[in-house]
Amino acid sequence: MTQSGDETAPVGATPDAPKVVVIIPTYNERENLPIILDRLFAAVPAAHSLVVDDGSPDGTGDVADKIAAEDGRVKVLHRSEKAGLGAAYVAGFRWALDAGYDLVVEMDADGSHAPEQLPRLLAAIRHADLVLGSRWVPGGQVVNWPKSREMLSRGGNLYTRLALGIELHDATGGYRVYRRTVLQTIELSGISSQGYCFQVDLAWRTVQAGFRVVEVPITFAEREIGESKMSGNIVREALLRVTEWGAAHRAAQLRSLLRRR
Ligand SMILES: Nc1nc2c(ncn2[C@@H]2O[C@H](COP(=O)(O)OP(=O)(O)OP(=O)(O)O)[C@@H](O)[C@H]2O)c(=O)[nH]1
Ligand SMILES: [Mg+2]
Repeated sequence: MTQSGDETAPVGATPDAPKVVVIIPTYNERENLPIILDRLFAAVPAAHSLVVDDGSPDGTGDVADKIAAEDGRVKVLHRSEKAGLGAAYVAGFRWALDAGYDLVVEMDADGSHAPEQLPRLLAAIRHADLVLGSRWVPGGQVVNWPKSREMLSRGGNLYTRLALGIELHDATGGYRVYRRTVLQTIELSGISSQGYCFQVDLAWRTVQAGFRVVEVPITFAEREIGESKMSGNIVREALLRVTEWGAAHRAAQLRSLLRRR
């Protein structure tokens, strides 16, 4: 495992401290974006941010450009049409790797992922390759979530744990910190998953590549402004793919067991 920067210094405190970029995918988040960026820079002033906007009809891309014109820490990637969270993140990861960042953060624009908790996630990456902000470990929680969403998330994570045989409690969550080595190692071009499935896909690839994954409790708050992009299709995609990966994994385990015999 390689790591650049001073392990003990807070992010950005010294010239050789790890360079951090927070990728924020947006689709119709014009009201939320300025709020989340303000909160982010109040919490971690040395961080940079990449907004990945999929041509939001509400003009989020223009709002992002205006902020970027005034604050050199903010960059914007404009994509022509809504192609899903997964594709937006893959484009953002490629950009971040090219730009030489050491640590790459995933954060929603809608305030569900509190920037104030980012320093704790960044502290944990000193001893890990991927840090998951986790709702379902002791100390983690959700605020203002309908019971139905909570059941879906808990159930989805339990199913993921059983199907893939991994120890992670919140593999569907989207508040994370990756070391650049992880994103360089896992095959980004092979990723076609979209919603929650994308998050499981990346966590699963990271575990399989032998990297160290650590969960840190977070408080996840339901969005207050704007509309959710969550859909039945996103849930179906996750269920189907996790089942396929689990079956392939078990088949591979069985084959290697039989070979050994
Ligand atoms: N660029 C891009 N961003 C997206 C897309 N779909 C969702 N997002 C963003 O991804 C983040 C998560 O999406 P949400 O709609 O909040 O999904 P969710 O958190 O599962 O749903 P809620 O809990 O209801 O908010 C938000 O910042 C969205 O604006 C997309 O197709 N393209
Ligand atoms: Mg959300």
